[in-house]
Amino acid sequence: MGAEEDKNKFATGIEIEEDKKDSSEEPYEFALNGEIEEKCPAMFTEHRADITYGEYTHGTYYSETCGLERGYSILLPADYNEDSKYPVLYLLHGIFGDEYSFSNDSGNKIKEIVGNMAADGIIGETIVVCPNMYASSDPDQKPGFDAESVLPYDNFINDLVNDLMPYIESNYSVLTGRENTYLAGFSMGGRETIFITLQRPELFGYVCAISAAPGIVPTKDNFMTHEGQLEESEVRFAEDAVCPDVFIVCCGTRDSVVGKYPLSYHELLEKNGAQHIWYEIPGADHDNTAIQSGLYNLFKQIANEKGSENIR
Ligand code: FER
Repeated sequence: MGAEEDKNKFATGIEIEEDKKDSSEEPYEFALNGEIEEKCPAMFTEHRADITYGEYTHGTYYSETCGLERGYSILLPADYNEDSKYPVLYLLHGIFGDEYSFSNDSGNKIKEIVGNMAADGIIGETIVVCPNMYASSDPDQKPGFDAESVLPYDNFINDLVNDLMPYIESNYSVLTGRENTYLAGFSMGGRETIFITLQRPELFGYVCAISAAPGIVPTKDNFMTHEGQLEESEVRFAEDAVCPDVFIVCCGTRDSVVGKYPLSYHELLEKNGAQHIWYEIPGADHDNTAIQSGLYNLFKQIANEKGSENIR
């Protein structure tokens, strides 16, 4: 495996064989309730012949934050039309990734999960926006495992809130407000998801941080020393904050990249009284099984909180 290929693994997850399906499973039936399910059921990851799934397209917006034109991928529902308005999920990739990380990896089954859950009437048709999370004003700057190279990821909060979200809201037919604005991310994207949520909880009603990378608080792992975006005592919502209705933090039990860091975030959030849901995905590594589980449970929680009357 070449170095480039090696790096790509970080962005969207290590590839795994389709070998983890349990053939001894009872027939599965979906029930809408508030319970977390460890794995995304196969009925939502499968490609169904009778469904037309949305396709990713690519666009650009001008980022005042970076002083640059920047790219995003967007997954619109197959029947997207301007007469309807749709909720939006902002989905953040891992380190070394870009706006193509999710759209180029058909193994994550994001199109299928969103399309199947909408087709089954569990969630409303939903737009997924995949930004480029490396918010640098230097087009030649490259990510890496050192303090300076990581800074643009921490700057993404500004690009997202001040540039990308306003752009999406004025150029697509979207529902706005926290109830209709979701945030999720994997690994480095999971770390920024937690950071952004703690900083701007009023903007996102439903949040899921999957396999979040270290560095929110000071630490040293196998890759680098992290100065920390926050002090441990700051890993909380402000006293008077409007908090997300759902804030999931999850990780595979066999994550070979971020290990116990997600668990440590859970423990910090709990210690500091920040309401969230924590769960582990049995057997999952730093991989698409974890991504699928997190996104599935996020949508299930959204469905459970909103109720079917909200589905057009
Ligand atoms: C680190 C360990 C993991 C880190 C980032 C990651 C910036 C991210 C991994 C990924 O996005 O897959 O120490 O520091």
